[in-house]
Amino acid sequence: MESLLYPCINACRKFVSLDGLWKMQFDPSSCGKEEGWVNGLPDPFSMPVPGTFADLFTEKENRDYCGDFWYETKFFLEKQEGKEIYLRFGSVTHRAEVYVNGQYAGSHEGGFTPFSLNITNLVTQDARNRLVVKVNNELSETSIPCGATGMLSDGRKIAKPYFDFFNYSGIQRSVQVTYVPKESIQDYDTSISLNGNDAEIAYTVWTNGDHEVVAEVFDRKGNKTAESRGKESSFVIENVHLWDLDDPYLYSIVFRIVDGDQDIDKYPAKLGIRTIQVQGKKILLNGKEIYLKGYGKHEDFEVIGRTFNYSVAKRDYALMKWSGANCFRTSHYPYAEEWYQMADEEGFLIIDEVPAVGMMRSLMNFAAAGAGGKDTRFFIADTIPQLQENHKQAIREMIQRDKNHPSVIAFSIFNEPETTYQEAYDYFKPLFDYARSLDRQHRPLTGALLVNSTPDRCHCHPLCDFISLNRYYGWYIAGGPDLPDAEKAFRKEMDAWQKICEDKPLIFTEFGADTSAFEHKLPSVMWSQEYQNEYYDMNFRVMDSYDFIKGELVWNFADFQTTEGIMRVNGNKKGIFTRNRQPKDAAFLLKKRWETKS
Ligand code: CKU
Repeated sequence: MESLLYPCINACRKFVSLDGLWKMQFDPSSCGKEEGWVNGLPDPFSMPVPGTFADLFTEKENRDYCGDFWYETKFFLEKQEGKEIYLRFGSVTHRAEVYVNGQYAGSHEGGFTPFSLNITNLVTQDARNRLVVKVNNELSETSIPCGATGMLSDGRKIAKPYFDFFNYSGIQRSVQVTYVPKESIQDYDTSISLNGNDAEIAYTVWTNGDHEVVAEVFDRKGNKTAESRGKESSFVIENVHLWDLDDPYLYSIVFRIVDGDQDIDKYPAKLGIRTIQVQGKKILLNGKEIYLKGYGKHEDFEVIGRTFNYSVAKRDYALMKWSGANCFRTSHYPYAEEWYQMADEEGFLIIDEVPAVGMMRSLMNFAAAGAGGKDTRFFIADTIPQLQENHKQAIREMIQRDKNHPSVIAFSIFNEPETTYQEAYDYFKPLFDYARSLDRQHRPLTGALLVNSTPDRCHCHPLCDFISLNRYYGWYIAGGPDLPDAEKAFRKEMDAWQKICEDKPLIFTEFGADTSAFEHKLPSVMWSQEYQNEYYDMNFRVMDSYDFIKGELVWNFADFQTTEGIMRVNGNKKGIFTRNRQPKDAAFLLKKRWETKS
């Protein structure tokens, strides 16, 4: 098993950050390997790591670069007796091939999950080592997310995403060299059951050796609360302090591999004790019903693109909490790990989504699909088995990485695929089964359903523990003066879902209207702030009439960058906040609603 554990420093483990200014070079003709770039880049420029390269350039062809590109850095490696040495990448978008001192170290497909490569035999200790990474950001119908790669008449490749966000790429998350004992902890998981005031926590620890494992739990004051021995065992915490939205209490748990009284390895983590269940029409957190309020988001900000930044994330949590929200969906890919650590600390809920977006023929096909008539089938091509393999890997890596966060309450297995044919069910059924087999906490699974996935036509909603709808009544359907008709059509659809949802909750994972922060108009017009408010008023009026609706995540938290096109004005403007995180008028409407809505 490849360990995806977040790096830490203690008496047994160590890591050294490689973040900083690296070298980079584009390789439009893919000649780098033949020309020996693995031993050093011939004509590089400098580039921050972690970093999205696109918005750092002033030249358009550089911003929109698509194809192979290479990074290089050198690092001094301190000698460490008896340790295995790994290189850990938080993510490389969308695929990477890694070389250390000119030798191949490994590769990874998928741009939003970490990978770790054992480089012990490739490095020279007490010396400088060269790290070269070949990256590729092309999209295809087997990549997750899906898209195509076009070719301009001058021979340049161009990304053609089947999705509505900019194809930001590069080494977008942190890179570390990690030192881990030869016999080490690879991973762990837990399951939680509550019994009155007590909690029983069962755990499994995976190691690559035979020595005994000890687990110890400490409360926030540092007092030992529980202890157990064994790789698979359990312990009881009496009078447990639960993790909850208004009181996100975290215990510490420390796993140790021991040899007598010697620690062979030691891995500390946070432990938030909570349960999450779907019961009938209800979503229960710690046995109490919750209503999800919040946002679909993006990792997206001026200049830094998709690079993780603590200050931006802190501001986002501050704004989300200010507005009375309690939840967001990591649309449309797993975010940097620090987002989840912060949600654990802040008391926020996350629907964690795999990058399965664009499983339709083209970006704006959802509009065409809504109008009916177009054959939207996707899951029939001979590329599907490979896509499904990559999708499976992305699910495995997301769940392996995120399963121990109390903030993660559900996994989303898709965003708006074509679902109106049996082939879609045949494609997704094994993926849902697989996801269920991986998550010991049995979190609910869901997937966001497109406008043409209506109750009578959608084959995939039966796979979901709660149904998630992306709906745009009053925007893509019957906008502006037609808003009263949008309301009627919306109610008609919801009446049909009501029959299906006798025993299943439904939430909205998207609804929203593009709005210019500079546009005011009375009476309203589409794109004005007044219209965004009227749109939400109408949508909330409908949602409040149905008792099976258990959540509303608006689209989108903030304006975000997309590919250029006639549907977008320098990006998608459905934000409740502007791209630099200031409120539009609708932010105050949401705040008023969410501060009292439960
Ligand atoms: C959003 C049916 C709606 C699809 N949804 C996907 C999301 O990524 C887009 O940004 C629509 C939109 O159009 O604003």
